[in-house]
Order: sequence, then C-alpha cells, then structure tokens
Amino acid sequence: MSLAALVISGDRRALSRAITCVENGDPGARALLEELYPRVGRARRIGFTGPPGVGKSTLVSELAKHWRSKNRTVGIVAVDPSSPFTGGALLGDRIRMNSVGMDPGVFIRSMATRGALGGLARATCDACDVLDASGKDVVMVETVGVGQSEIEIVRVTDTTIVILSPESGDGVQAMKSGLMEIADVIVINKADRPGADVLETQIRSSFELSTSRLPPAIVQTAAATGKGIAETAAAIEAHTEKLEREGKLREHRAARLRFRIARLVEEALSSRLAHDPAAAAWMETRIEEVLAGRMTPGDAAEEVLDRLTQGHTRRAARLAK
Ligand SMILES: Nc1nc2c(ncn2[C@@H]2O[C@H](COP(=O)(O)OP(=O)(O)OP(=O)(O)O)[C@@H](O)[C@H]2O)c(=O)[nH]1
Ligand SMILES: [Mg+2]
Repeated sequence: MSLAALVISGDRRALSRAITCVENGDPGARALLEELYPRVGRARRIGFTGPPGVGKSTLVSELAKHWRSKNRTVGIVAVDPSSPFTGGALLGDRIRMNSVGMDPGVFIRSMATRGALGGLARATCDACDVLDASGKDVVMVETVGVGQSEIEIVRVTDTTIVILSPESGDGVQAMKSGLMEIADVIVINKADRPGADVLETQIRSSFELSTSRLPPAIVQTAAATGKGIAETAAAIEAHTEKLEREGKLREHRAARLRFRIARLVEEALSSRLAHDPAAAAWMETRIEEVLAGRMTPGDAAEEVLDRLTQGHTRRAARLAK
C-alpha cells in the first residue's frame, strides 16, 4: 500500500510520516499530496490565534473533547512561530497532558519554526491537507498571534478564532495589531479572572467605532474549568453554517487558495533563483546594467523572471524527451 493509501485508511503512523514528509518538503511530498488531494476538503478547519499564554492550547483541547463527545474525529496542528524547535514540541506536550492525546480519535502534531515563516505557513497548510485527507472531521490550528506573519498562518482555515484574556492589556494590543479584523469569533478566556466584562465592552465599542464591520460573536470562557466550551463550539458552527447558507464557503476557500498559490509561486521563484547558478550569474550582469544607469530595477526583475520561467520550460521539455 502507498503512504497515501495508508493515510486514507486511518493508519496513525502513516499519518505521522506523511506530515513529516510534507513538513520537510521531501522529494515524495508532491506526489503524496497529489494522491491525497481528491480526499481534501471535507474537514472543518478552524484557526486559533491570540497572544502568548491566553489559553489557546487549553481551549483547543477542551474543544477537541467536546467534538469527540459528538463522535467527530479531530486533528490538531500546534504552531509556534516565535520559538525554534522546543516551542512547537512543548505546545503539543501541553495538549497531550490534557489527556485528549491518548484518544485515538485525536491526532496532535506540533510544528516549530523551520527557516522562513513563509515555509512554516506552507507546512501548516500541507499538514492540514494531510489531516483532512485522513478523514478528520475537524482540523484545528493553534498559533501564537502577535504579528501579521503569524496571522497568515491561521488564514488557511474556514473560521478564525481570536482568543484574548482580561490580563495584560491583551485587548488594546489586539486592536492595534490587526488581530480583530480577522476574527470570526472572539473568545475572552480566563473569564474567571476579573476584567472579562470590561474587555468585552471595550471590544464591542471598538467595533462600533469602526464602520468597517459588525462585531463577530463574542464568547466568554474559562477553558481551564470547561466553562463556555459548548457555547464556543456553537459559535464556530454558527459561523460555518452561515458561510454555507450564504454559499460563501467555496468563495472563502477560493480566496484562501488564491493567497496560498500566490505564495507558492513566490517561493518557487526564489528557490529557482537560489538553485540556478546560470540565472544568478545572469542576474549579476543585470545588476551591472542597473548600476550603470542603463536599466531600471523593475526591468531587470522582469528579465530575470523571463529567464527563470523560460529556463524552466526548456528543462521541462528536455526532461519530457
Ligand atoms: N485562570 C485561568 N487560567 C487558565 C484558563 N485557561 C488556561 N489557563 C492557564 O493559562 C496558562 C496558559 O495556558 P495555555 O493553554 O498553555 O495557553 P496558550 O495560549 O496555549 O499559551 P502559548 O501557546 O504558550 O501561547 C496555563 O497555566 C493554563 O492552565 C482559564 O480559563 N482561567
Ligand atoms: Mg499553546
């Protein structure tokens, strides 16, 4: 049986190997994804982001329990873009300690930073595809959201949950960082601590002041005690049902794909430039031209682009022979 067939059959070790394969961009990754792709698109994908320590992992594992109690299988990708290696592993461990990791209906995978953040976003997308193809009903992605590039990682999902807590001025920070704009549901976690109502009022009034959009659903939770979990799940389901009812789920996914494919094109070009000594040498000659004032950087870029794509087409033609 091929690795893809094993993944589809629900083999956990195969699933783990397949995610490693796409995460590392191994030579077989492309063929693997091609074989899996007819199965992709059934899972509900939900992204969770928010400042460090607000309770994202706790909420995600409580939601996993909730969906398991409804007999739905769950995949979790825990991403920590800010800390290399151990960060990602720790996130997974924390969830695992919460016992959902022992359930065969839950598959948890941690991802740490490898190279550029763009690479991490790609690896996360691919890992979600693999989990989706493996038949998981719900795929959750957790990432610390502090900046625009981290926010990109959750943009691979159908529904985005922004989690805040009454502590440490999260609300003000989130408004500034653009985190609110991507929220389909806002969760105020640690509602057992003082200040949750104040934060909710702050958030509501900030949406009233901005004419751009209506406030999304806001739910207060105390994930550590399981309070508000069912309400959060209901708000998430209401959002996806609304997308479906309005026929927007497809449009929403198309928009995500547009962004994802554009990123892949950029990455492919940079990688081709890095691995094509002739093109790189030729670029040096264009730089000389620009320095001598005979060409603009924009024209040079266009010529490099032509050269890279032509070179590739020629190589493809040669390989096809
Ligand atoms: N008081 C209180 N503490 C909570 C609640 N939810 C989580 N915590 C605690 O907050 C701490 C951080 O929780 P995590 O779930 O690891 O938070 P996180 O957002 O995933 O953290 P990072 O992934 O490191 O950014 C842990 O000690 C939790 O036990 C809650 O509802 N109330
Ligand atoms: Mg976490």
